[in-house]
Amino acid sequence: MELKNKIENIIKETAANPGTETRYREPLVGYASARDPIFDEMKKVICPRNLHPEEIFPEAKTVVSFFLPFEKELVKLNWRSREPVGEWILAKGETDCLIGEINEKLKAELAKEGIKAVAPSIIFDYKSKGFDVSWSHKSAAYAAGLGTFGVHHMLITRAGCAGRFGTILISAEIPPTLRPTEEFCRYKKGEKCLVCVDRCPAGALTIKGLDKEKCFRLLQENAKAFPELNQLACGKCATGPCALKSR
Ligand code: B12
Ligand code: SF4
Ligand code: SF4
Repeated sequence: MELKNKIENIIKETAANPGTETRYREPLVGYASARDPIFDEMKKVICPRNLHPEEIFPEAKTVVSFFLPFEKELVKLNWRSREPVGEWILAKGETDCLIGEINEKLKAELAKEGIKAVAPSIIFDYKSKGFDVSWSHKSAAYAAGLGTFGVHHMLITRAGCAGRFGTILISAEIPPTLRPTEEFCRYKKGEKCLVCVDRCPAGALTIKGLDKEKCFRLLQENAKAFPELNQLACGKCATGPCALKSR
């Protein structure tokens, strides 16, 4: 089987039978060359701490990015309520575990063909590093042609923005995915929207961008409201017209 198909089958089959309460629509997968100059540019755009794929895994040839889109029902549930929604908060934690599982399966299956795979480890450590991260999944997904950034700072894919991204670096070449040439955010395209700005309960979003501190504070409050879930989530901005599709 062609390598690309093998990777995509593993991701899609795992998301179709996830063993979680959260359910997913069909995942999207995109590819970028580890040598693409966009990864040098990211150091400047994101922060100097952001690592180049080859700094994480010197043999990296391809950056594989995947998106696990949440099912429509979960998005509707979070859209309907102004209060934090337990199912969404649960989905955050469950999906991160599922991404870890997918990475392990990919590593094991690719190893059978002599291909090495490394998943960038991401530690969001606000106390010592603020919002700086060593690897940005959404920026990698942008590089791998999966979407464009919305007013809400999230990446909008063809399956929308409601879901989560994973990345794995592999030692084999896969042709890169072409990046979209159009904007997926309605407002950035010149249409009326800003639903994400109106929806944000923290007043963290404006047309100028995201106040990360304000958003983070609300996520911390939500974590206190659902201590058993122990997750930072809200996602009201990810339930508007770009939640499930790009147009
Ligand atoms: C730190 C972090 C946070 C912080 C800060 C958010 C932030 N935007 O930086 C806080 C705690 C506030 C937060 C909140 C949320 N987060 Co968060 N968070 C992260 C984390 C760990 C890193 C974020 C990151 O990439 N920062 C890098 C900087 C650059 O991002 P930025 O400033 O927003 O980027 C802007 C520009 O710099 C530029 N840009 C960025 N990259 C590039 C690249 C190029 C080439 C260019 C030209 C420009 C460009 O465009 C961006 C948009 O304007 C990632 C997981 C990971 N390791 O990737 C998840 C992640 C971004 N979070 C995610 C989610 C879903 C959320 C929440 C909805 C919470 C929830 N789960 O309910 C909210 C949404 C807030 C919002 N509107 O963005 C998802 C986003 C999914 C998506 N569709 O994009 C991610 C990717 C996790 C995942 N595994 O999928 N998060
Ligand atoms: S809700 Fe509208 S303005 Fe906000 S990111 Fe989505 S399409 Fe853009
Ligand atoms: S996650 Fe919630 S608080 Fe943060 S920007 Fe989105 S709507 Fe606002």
